[in-house]
Amino acid sequence: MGDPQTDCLFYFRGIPFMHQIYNMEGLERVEDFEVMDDDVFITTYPKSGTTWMQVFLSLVYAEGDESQVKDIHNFDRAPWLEAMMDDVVKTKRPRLISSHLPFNLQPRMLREGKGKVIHVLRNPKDTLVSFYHFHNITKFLESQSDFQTFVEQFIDAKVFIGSWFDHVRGWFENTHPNVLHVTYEDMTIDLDAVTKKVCEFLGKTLTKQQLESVKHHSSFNIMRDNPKTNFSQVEMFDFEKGTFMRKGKVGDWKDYFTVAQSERFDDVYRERMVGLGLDFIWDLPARKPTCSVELV
Ligand code: PPS
Repeated sequence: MGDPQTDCLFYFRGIPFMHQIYNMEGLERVEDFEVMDDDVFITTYPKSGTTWMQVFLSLVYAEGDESQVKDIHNFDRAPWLEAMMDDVVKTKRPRLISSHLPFNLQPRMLREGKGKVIHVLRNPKDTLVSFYHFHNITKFLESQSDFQTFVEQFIDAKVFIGSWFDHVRGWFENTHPNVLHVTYEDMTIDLDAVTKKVCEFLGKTLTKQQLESVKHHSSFNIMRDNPKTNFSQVEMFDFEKGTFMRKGKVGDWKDYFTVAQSERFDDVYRERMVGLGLDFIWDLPARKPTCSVELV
C-alpha cells in the first residue's frame, strides 16, 4: 500500500517532485533566490486554490483590468519559483511568484522575512480528492484508479510535494508578519472579507467597481472558460480524462470518502496537527466565516 510513484517522482531533501517538471539544480537554486521587498509569493500545497489566488491577485494588482487575465497566461503572470526561476527573474516588478515548496525549502531571504507571502490552504479532504483527479489528467503523474490507495499515499506523503500535514505545519510554525494565511473555504464563503484582508495586507485600495471586476473575473465559471486560466492550452494535461477547473466546491470529499476513510483521516489529522491550535472553517457554513484561519 502506498508505494512512492518512483517512475514519475524523485526526492529532493525528502520531498517528492515530478521528474518532468523539476530538476535538482532548479531546486538547489531556490535557497539563494534574491527576494525583493515588493515580491508577493503565493504558497500552497497542491490543489489548495493556487490558480484561484493567482488570478485573484493578478486582478487586484491590475485594479480589476480583465485584460490582465484574458491576455496573459497564469504561467507568465505568476511564474513558478521552483520550476521557472529564469522567468521569475525576468518578470516585471512587483512580481507575483507561485510556489508549492514547503517553508523550509523556500528562499533564505523569504524565510528571514523579506517579501510578502499569501499562503492558501484548503480542507485536506477536498485537497486530496482534487489531487486524486489531478493525477488522472496529468500526463506526468501516475493515474489513480483506486481511491483507497490514494488516501493512503496521501497520508504517507508518497505524493508530489509530500505531506500535507508537514507542509501546513511548516507554514504555521514559521509564520511571521509577512505571511497571510487564507483558506479556500473563506474565499468561497465570503470573498469580500478575504478581499478586504488581502488588500490591507498588500496596501492596495480598490474602488467598488474594480473590486466587482476582480470578483467576477476570478469566479469559477469565468476562469473555467478562460484559456489563460483553465490550462486548456497546456500540454501536460489530458483533457479527454477531465478538466483542471473541475468542480470548485467545498465539501466534495463527502462524495468520495467512506465513513471509515473519513474517520481514519480525522485520526491522522488529530495526531499530526496536535498542538498547532488551528481551527479551520472547513464546511459550509456551520458558523460565521472568518477571513482566515482562527488561532484558538
Ligand atoms: S494546482 O495544480 O496545485 O495549481 O491546483 P490549485 O489551483 O491549487 O487547485 C485547483 C483546485 O482549485 C479549484 N479552483 C477554484 N475553485 C473555486 N473558484 C475558483 N475560481 C477556482 N479556481 C480553481 C479547481 O477547480 C480545483 O479544485 P477541484 O476540487 O478539483 O475542482
